[in-house]
Amino acid sequence: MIKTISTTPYTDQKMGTGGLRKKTKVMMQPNYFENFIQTIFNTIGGVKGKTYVVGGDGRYFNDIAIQKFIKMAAANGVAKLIIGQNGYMSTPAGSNVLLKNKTNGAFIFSASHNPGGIDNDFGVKYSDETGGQVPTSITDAIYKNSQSISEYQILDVPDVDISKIGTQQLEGMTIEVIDPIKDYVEMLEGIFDFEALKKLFKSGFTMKFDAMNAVTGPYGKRIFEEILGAAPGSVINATPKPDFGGLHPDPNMVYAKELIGIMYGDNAPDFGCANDGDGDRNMILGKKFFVSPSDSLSILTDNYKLIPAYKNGIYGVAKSAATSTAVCRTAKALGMDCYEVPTGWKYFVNLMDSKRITFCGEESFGTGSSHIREKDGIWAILFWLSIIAATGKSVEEITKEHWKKYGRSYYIRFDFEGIDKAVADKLMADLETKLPSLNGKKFGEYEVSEAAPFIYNDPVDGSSTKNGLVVKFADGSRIVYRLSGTGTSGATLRVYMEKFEQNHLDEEPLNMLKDIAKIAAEIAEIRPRTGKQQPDVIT
Ligand code: G16
Repeated sequence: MIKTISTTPYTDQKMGTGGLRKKTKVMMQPNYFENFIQTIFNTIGGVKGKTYVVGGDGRYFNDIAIQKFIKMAAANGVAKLIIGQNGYMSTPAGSNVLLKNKTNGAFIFSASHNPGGIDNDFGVKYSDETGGQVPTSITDAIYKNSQSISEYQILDVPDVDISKIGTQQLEGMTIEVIDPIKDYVEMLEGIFDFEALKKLFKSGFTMKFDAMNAVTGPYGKRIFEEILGAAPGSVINATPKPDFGGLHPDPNMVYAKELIGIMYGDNAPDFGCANDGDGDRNMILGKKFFVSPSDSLSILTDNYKLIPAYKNGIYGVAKSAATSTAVCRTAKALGMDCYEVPTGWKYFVNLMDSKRITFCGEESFGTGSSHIREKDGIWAILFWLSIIAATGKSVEEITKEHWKKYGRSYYIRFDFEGIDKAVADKLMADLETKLPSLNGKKFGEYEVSEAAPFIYNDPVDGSSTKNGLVVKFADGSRIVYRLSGTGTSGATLRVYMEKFEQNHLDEEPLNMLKDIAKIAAEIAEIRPRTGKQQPDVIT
């Protein structure tokens, strides 16, 4: 039975760089989640007769949210839902199922790399038929409509059993529960040479994949251990848990503690890697060696010919403005275009759809290609394993040879977390006002060559986006400032710093960037304005 429920709007349903992200308790308020879903349905002209992919990363409230979604979809006339078994589906797997089945969109319930649990975060990622998260014009329209919602439709029925693979009906809507890993593996088999990877593990190659108790544990077990033959136990933290076992599922040097301990300890395996909560981010490590995401993108680009799906050539590449310029140097040497976009994977989608780019990536541990329209953690790992299999070289050798060939962009990101939002907004606004006065100014040996907001004019749809403030120096060094779009409390100021070196290739990034870091703090008056003497997280 369809029920129409009267509701009042919540005024804070603005989607950020990765969908709508809130504290779980905020999402659990009466009608909060329902309002948001109905607002999306209303904004896109209704969902009657449409088909959607549904899943999540298994975090707290995922199960309840999916049941609410199923009942609302049926009440609003959706023709079919394709749901991951038990409600689990990684973000890249969801994009693949969407594209493969040409559905009208996908809903993935995840706050990505943010921690989970009743006291942590929950989120909704909504993609349209492109396979990617919707553009700003749509998120703005959703936000606007969320301010005036007055009712939503939902079925008054018991919960649906989504634990078994198969098809069932719910009041005229078809529900197909699928094994979310099967299609994803098939897709990857079409890109990489799985036989070469099996040989690599047969030869005694060792790895650890940290799934951070999040959605890609079972994907990792199936792909690395069962199919490719990595030793049992190669996948750690492999069981998805509603609170990620207390882990912060952000694959970086700070939060992937167990993996870092293993890779920097005695008897480290040959290769280390991790994914985030919903499986779209990745971190790559060698023995006592970390590959920065910006370098990783550049190295994958340089080695595209080693991968069967790309060996006949790729279109250009793209990076977010905050990501280092390494990939653009590589692209130039290979005769390819290199695009620079605002932070947010959605900005890559138009470039992929118009065949301008094949690979893209971001400093925030996201790398991917046009095989889907989201970043893809396991894809990046398989790409690295393929390079190792083809060259017989270690992660460290591959990276160092790359630096020798193209020079090295030393890169570091400082995060200042939990800043009062008004303070952070004022810091950015005042800094933007100040930028023109910095042009030509000298800070020790560093001379500012250009200081301006980053403005992106999309070559496909003509839209214009301003995101972050960039200070460039005469020697090619850069500082980028922006506020995070994925936090759920206060504001996080991110400061991205880069310095290019052609000769000194083996230094500590923090050491190489210490002067730039001082300049960055001085220009933006970080200490006096935020009271923070040090960043909270350095990656
Ligand atoms: C999301 C977007 C990414 C983006 C990141 C930025 O990642 O999908 O494209 O790089 O947010 O985060 P912030 O705004 O905090 O710097 P994810 O993995 O959280 O979905």
